[in-house]
Amino acid sequence: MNDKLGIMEIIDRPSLPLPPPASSVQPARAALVKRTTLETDVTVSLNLDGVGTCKASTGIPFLDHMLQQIASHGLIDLDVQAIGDLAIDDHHTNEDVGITLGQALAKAVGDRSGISRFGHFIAPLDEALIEVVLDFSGRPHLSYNLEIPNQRIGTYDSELVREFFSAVVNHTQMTLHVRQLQGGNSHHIVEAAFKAFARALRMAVEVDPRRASRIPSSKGVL
Ligand SMILES: [Mn+2]
Repeated sequence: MNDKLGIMEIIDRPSLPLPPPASSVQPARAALVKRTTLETDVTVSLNLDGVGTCKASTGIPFLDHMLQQIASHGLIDLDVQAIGDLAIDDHHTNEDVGITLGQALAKAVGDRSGISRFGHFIAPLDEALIEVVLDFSGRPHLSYNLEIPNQRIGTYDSELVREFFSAVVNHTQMTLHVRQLQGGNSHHIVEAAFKAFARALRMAVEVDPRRASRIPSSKGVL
């Protein structure tokens, strides 16, 4: 039309060949990990491209409730079965569920090709406001500043929240920042942290169609 303005060139630009849709190049992003020690017996099965179904039976009711947050808000199909030495306390079972979940996440993302890699979310739960930022960096790092006023949430020792995230971080090999912006109620603070973690996780493992099957690092390796 108006060649002086260059409009024709833009409109008539030949279309570039499109990369194949991500779904056709990605294998199933699912994993099953079974981990047995003298203290616990944990099985985690997950599908990153799920709809958020959850079966969690760890013997620790509050931890089951938190695993349900990860599944539901992360849109991950998750099955966690654990038998642990709860007669001592919840520590070993809580940590080993975190370890096994971390191993399953690492297995499901494989060499981490095609994923968005970074994720972040700020989740409210009434007065509580928790920010989570994470990176599937291949390096474990946890920064954590939750100040949970009560020692107990139900029967759950609130010290175990940090232990759980630490185990996940070390075995997923991810960088994780969990920051409390606001909060007063212990249940709200922890649940908002898990909701924010779930949404950030979902963002990070989402397939980036522009990335195709390439590894999201300038180093070429994660
Ligand atoms: Mn709750």
